[in-house]
Amino acid sequence: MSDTKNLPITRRGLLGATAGSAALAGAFGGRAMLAGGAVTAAAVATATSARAAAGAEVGPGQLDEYYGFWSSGQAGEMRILGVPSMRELMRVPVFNICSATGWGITNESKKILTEGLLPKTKEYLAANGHDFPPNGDLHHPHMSFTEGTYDGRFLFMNDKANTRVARVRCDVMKCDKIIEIPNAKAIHGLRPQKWPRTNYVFCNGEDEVPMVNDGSVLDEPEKYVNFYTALNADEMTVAWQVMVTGNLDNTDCDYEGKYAFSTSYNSEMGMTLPEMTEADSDHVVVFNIAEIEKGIEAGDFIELNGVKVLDGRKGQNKKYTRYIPIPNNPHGCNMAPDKIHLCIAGKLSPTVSVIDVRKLDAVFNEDADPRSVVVAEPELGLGPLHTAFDGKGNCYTTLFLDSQVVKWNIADAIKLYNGEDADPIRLKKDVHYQPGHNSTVMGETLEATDKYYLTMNKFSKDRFLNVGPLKPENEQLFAIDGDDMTLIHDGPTFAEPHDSIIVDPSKVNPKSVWDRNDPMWADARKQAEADGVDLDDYQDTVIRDGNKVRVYMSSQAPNFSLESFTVQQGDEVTVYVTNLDDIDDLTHGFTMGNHGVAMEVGAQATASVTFVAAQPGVFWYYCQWFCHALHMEMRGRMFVEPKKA
Ligand code: CUK
Ligand code: CUA
Ligand code: CA
Repeated sequence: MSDTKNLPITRRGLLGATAGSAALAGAFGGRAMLAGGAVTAAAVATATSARAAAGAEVGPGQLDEYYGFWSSGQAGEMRILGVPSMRELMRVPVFNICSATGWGITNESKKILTEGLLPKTKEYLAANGHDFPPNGDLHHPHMSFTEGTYDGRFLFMNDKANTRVARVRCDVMKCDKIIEIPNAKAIHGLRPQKWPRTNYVFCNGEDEVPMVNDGSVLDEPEKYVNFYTALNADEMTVAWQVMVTGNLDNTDCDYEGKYAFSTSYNSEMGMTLPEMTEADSDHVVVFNIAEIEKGIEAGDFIELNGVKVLDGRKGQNKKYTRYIPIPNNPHGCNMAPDKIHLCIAGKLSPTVSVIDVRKLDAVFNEDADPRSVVVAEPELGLGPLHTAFDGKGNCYTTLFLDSQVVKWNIADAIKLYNGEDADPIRLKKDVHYQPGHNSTVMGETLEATDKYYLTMNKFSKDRFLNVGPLKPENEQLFAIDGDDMTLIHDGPTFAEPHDSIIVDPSKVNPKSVWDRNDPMWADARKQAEADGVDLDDYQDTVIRDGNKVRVYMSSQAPNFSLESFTVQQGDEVTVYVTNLDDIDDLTHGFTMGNHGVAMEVGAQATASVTFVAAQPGVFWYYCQWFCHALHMEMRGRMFVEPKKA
């Protein structure tokens, strides 16, 4: 309740104190910390019993209530967690290279990683010895929607580092498409359209660049522009782009399919920190989807690198965009499940600006004052970054600087804004430390719940055993209990999950075994047909085609169908492995010794890898997924004959 809103002793006060801290620790729930930073046994016991009391215990062998889909930031992969246990269930490589699954090594994954790159990018990657970017910065994973809720088809995610967007198929939990976005730079905020379904994926370009970035314009920021991108989600192609004023940070869209929104922390178009924080206010750009579609239809666009680009810059007075002034340097952009309220987190301002999206029509059609859409702006604490929803009219906003989460009520915030006597703040909880994103179960859908609250903290500081100068981030899960909430999990995580969604398992239904006709290995199937090899049957065929050699083998635990094959020094060798086992959880692998070659071959899957057999000699290959009591014996030899003089 509101009496908890100003805790008498702050977390920082406690950290700053050296004596007497232990005595005060009890006031901080599960976080009983001694002056030296050690967590007491009592605190551990408290968290454990809190978990039991909250009915959130997941015993050995028990399944979690919910799926969590996690980003991993600089690690470039997507992660799947179980909620509430917070057990990491799977890692799905996307923008990274994965030593276990061979993502970035197999032909199938390399195709996905390269086919969507712009020709120019391929050129400068090649100059640096890469076929595709070896890194990625994945911030925002979001599932496809049908009528305002998840439909379990795809997950979409951004790569800020290399301006890419990827799609993961939820039926197999593998990435199937990656595209680089032309014109824009540094895709950051990303959201799928919620209504009527995800036809578009909205993507923000964070960094401003010259419209034609070919070196003819360099340090002339006044000539820079920024691009908002809508992808065709089914095709994974760019549908259109809108040129805007100011950079773009986070994005979201409404539940009617009418508007999309982006926060801009740099309306100044500044290049340095002082320049970017100079103005008193920045803005939210509102995109009018129907008008944009009409503009395309009417031919009101320029074509830039094959993309239809509309001009939605400030002062154009076209119906594509409107700019709503927001206190300086906003960040999070979250649409509430009441279908009405959009919450813009202030970051440098201690406020969240609440926009009533029903009022946007008047701004577009009658030129109403853009600020007239703001219906509340509660002061919540220092450093508001992101907001999650409980489906009951309440919001949870992370306070980065205060290291707290604040729970507040939208209706009361509106009353307060209208001069009525109301206190929107319901609760403040310390989190450890400096939270960024947060999530509730199904929180960004019409089925938002008040079950669990997750906070993704940027610093762990003293929470765990010291592992050196690079510390893990820390994630905390709370069970929501009316107007209170109880910490039930506190655990480290590797660099650096930004965002996550928590999804009801009724929405997701992955296969246990691959479909033999999966498009993932369509190229391999085509090649096999041309070579007269039946990929669905036992295979032990070696085809020579000039200096290219294609080796087809199947695997059935604990055997490869080929115990050896022979090639010549300098041959380009492609090995196709088909796993004919069709049992749940029977994955084989193929690792070729000393060639940097490894890949996962799931039940009923085909995977292939190409390498040059540059050195003569005997090279062992082996199954790299423990599949059988005789797994160690599942191996074979490649004989490389010396080049004939
Ligand atoms: S951003 Cu990371 S904490 Cu990339 Cu969603 Cu706000
Ligand atoms: Cu097959 Cu291990
Ligand atoms: Ca600014």
